[in-house]
Amino acid sequence: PPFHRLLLTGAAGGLGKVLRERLQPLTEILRLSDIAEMAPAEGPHIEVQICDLADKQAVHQLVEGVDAILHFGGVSVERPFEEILGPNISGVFHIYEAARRHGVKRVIFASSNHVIGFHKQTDTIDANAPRRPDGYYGLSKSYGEDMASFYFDRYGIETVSIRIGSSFTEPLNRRMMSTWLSYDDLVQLIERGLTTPDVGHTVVYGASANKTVWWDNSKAAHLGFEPKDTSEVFRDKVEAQPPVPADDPNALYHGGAFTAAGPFGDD
Ligand code: NAI
Ligand code: 15L
Repeated sequence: PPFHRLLLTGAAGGLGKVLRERLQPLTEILRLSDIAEMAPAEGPHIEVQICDLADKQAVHQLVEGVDAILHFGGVSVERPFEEILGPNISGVFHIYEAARRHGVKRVIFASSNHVIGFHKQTDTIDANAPRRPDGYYGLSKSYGEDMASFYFDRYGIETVSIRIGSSFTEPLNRRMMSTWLSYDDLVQLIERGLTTPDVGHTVVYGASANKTVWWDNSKAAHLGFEPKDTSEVFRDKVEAQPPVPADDPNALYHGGAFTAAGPFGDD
């Protein structure tokens, strides 16, 4: 395998469970971490370490001895700012600072389409489009991308930030016909992100070869990402759902319903 030891954060999550299986061919040892319990290691090629990303010392221990980090841990939906702060904002700082201290040179950051969620679905954007975060969650991913950019410019630690669309077994609604990213295409993107030389800080949109996509990956052409799957095979099933009104956020914005979440109250 190309790597000796890879670290995956968020390993107990939806994508983490998929990646636990799918990353093994890339690495002799896969270190899995989450704040939540995970299945125990099934052999010496798996390491399981519980860690709260908000705990700096714990993250520093976690990162010791790894060749690259796949940072998928944190709050993955819109929540009050105070719930996002520790896992996502302090968490991403701890990951990069630990990478610097331990000489890790490559990070794959699970960013999100919610960094650009307030762009209109009538507009196609590339990686240089202004960010339009659609909530505290999207803001935390935008901050993570800035952290990646800073740690490259200052310390030469390279990152591929994947602005993941909707990565599930299949698209769950009409919006996801555009944003869906199959697990196979996600794995290809991670593999390209880990092995392409000289990525600096590259931002790439994570979507499959869907019929309608709002994202132009020409700025990440050096990754050679060629999605193989398409949401088209699920069209009949998705279109059996009731139609979405034209003024519904799910029909207006890249970020869909996330653009209409909150407010969360005044306390
Ligand atoms: P998920 O919510 O299923 O998994 C996230 C994991 O992070 C959970 O297992 C959770 O326990 C862990 N976590 C939360 N707070 C933590 C903390 N303080 N310390 C350590 N671990 C903590 O989300 P999913 O769908 O697996 O997504 C994985 C990553 O990809 C997330 O960063 C998410 O923001 C990102 N992403 C996922 C998309 C998708 O379509 N699945 C779309 C865009 C981004
Ligand atoms: C995300 O960032 C979330 O983590 C995921 O649960 C989905 O909601 C996805 O975006 C999406 O936009 O569909």
